[in-house]
Amino acid sequence: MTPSKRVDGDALDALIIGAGFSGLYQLYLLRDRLGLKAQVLEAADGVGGTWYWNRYPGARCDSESHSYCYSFSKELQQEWEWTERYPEQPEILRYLNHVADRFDLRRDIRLGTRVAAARYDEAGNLWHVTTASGDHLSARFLITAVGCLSTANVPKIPGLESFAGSWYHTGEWPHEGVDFRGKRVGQIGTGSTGIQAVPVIAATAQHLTVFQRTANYSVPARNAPLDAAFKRWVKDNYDAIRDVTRATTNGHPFTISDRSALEVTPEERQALYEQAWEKGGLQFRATFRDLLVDKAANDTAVDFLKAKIRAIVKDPKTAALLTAFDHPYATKRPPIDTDYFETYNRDNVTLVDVRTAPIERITPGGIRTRDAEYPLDIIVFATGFDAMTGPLLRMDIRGRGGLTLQEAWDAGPRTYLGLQVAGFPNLFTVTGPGSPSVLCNMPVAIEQHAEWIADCIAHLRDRGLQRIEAKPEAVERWVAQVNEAADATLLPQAASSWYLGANVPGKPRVFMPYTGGMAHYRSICDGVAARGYEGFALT
Ligand code: N01
Repeated sequence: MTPSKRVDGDALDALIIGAGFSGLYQLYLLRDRLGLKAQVLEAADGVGGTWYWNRYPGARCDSESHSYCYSFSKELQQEWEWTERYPEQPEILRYLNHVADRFDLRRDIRLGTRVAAARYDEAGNLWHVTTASGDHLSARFLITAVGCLSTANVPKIPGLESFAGSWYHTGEWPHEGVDFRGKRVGQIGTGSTGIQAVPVIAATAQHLTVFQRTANYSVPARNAPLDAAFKRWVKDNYDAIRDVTRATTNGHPFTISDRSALEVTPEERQALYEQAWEKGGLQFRATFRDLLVDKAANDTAVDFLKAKIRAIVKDPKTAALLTAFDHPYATKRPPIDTDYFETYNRDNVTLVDVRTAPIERITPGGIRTRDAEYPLDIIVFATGFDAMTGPLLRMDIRGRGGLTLQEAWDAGPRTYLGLQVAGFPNLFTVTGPGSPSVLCNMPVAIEQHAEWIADCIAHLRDRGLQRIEAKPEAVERWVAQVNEAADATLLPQAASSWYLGANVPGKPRVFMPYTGGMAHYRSICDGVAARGYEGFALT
């Protein structure tokens, strides 16, 4: 073992892992609001997290720009100008770089520094962190701000190493981009990422072959440049917009209808779906209140979407494959798109069903399924992530008595509020499993967690306390609540969903995010804090 170098002689108050939306704000709160000595360690060579890595063609946020940003600074809100309804990756990355500069965060961010291990030293009540290059740092509090979708999942398909062309995972896209001109491209995966990438790749590739395992729903995003009147309206109404995002289930700037899909006439229902389709975006699933809890209600959305796709896609066989859904609408994260289904009408695009004829291997010349071989120059893996637990478990995190996080989560993640793990004192997990996180517009979930953590640390400091740790019985109760909340919805019915860990072979099947809604979750967390951090041991 290489002896580790101690970089800072003195322990810090807090170490934060990750410089994306979460880590930047957490640093600001701890350093600038609480006056703590805090530092961020970031594996990438720049800030931005998800938006640093995900540079694939068509990468854009599915949340609307005026809600996909921080709310903590009114000045920042007024200064920053979004250009499109849904911000594109480079624009979000510019925004996060602006935030890092505007709040002078960079001086406490160490880039190019991947955390390899973290060990809790009980006697000293310190976290000792080792980086991949062997540096060593210590801190009282360790806060993971590593994102939920930051560990690329490249399926282990035999023969990949023999492929003579180039291959890329969307979440680790080359900064210089990829030139698809004159190339035969194969894309595996039709999740939110794949659905964004297909139309853009098809626009320049010689031929694009899309390998679909599970048919996916999508609704038009209706992206467009923002006009001056809308930008003005947003700036004049930010307080009201934030009130809505904090009061709704998903943290988006729209409310979910209180109508049932089953209590209106078929004509009214059709008209309401048509309106929602024309409006576009994630708001489609808010057309009726019961789409995610009542299968019969959900079926009405499925029928509507199937009819729309069949009307767009000219080849009936392709349309049939694209509508062969195996799960209720929005029980996997619903994508939104720009001309996704329309792209299958192009002569240079082919859809291949790898559900009935699975991929058998990658050959030097392309992809071989059970039925055929597809010659390719480039393979794009839009195959998602080892979600939520992946980014945490790839670090060797050890708590009290050397207990590894891997051991503690052997049967799936177990947290209290998604914020702490029993046996891991003073470790906080921003948007950890068991919190609404990925079911919510992320900046809303992130701000709530970062603020709760900062308030908690201030509470400890003000009372001369050194340590906070989730009690095992509180974890037990919370895990039961997370399961109950999931079972009250249709979400667990999507058998191959990454919410369940089902996309990664061997991963425990546990429904990871909390489905009880962001607003309700916020009130639970506030209540816990108000009752003196109920369920936590403070010493
Ligand atoms: O990943 P996914 P994603 N053989 O896991 C297929 C967020 N996001 O990167 O469904 C063949 O959803 C897999 O098939 P199946 C958002 O939260 C946000 O698209 O498992 N196919 C599926 O089609 C989203 O949900 C935004 O049968 C294989 C696809 O690959 C999350 O990121 C934009 C396969 C993976 O879909 C993840 O989305 C994009 C195999 N061996 C994403 N392995 C914005 O808001 C996997 N697949 C900007």
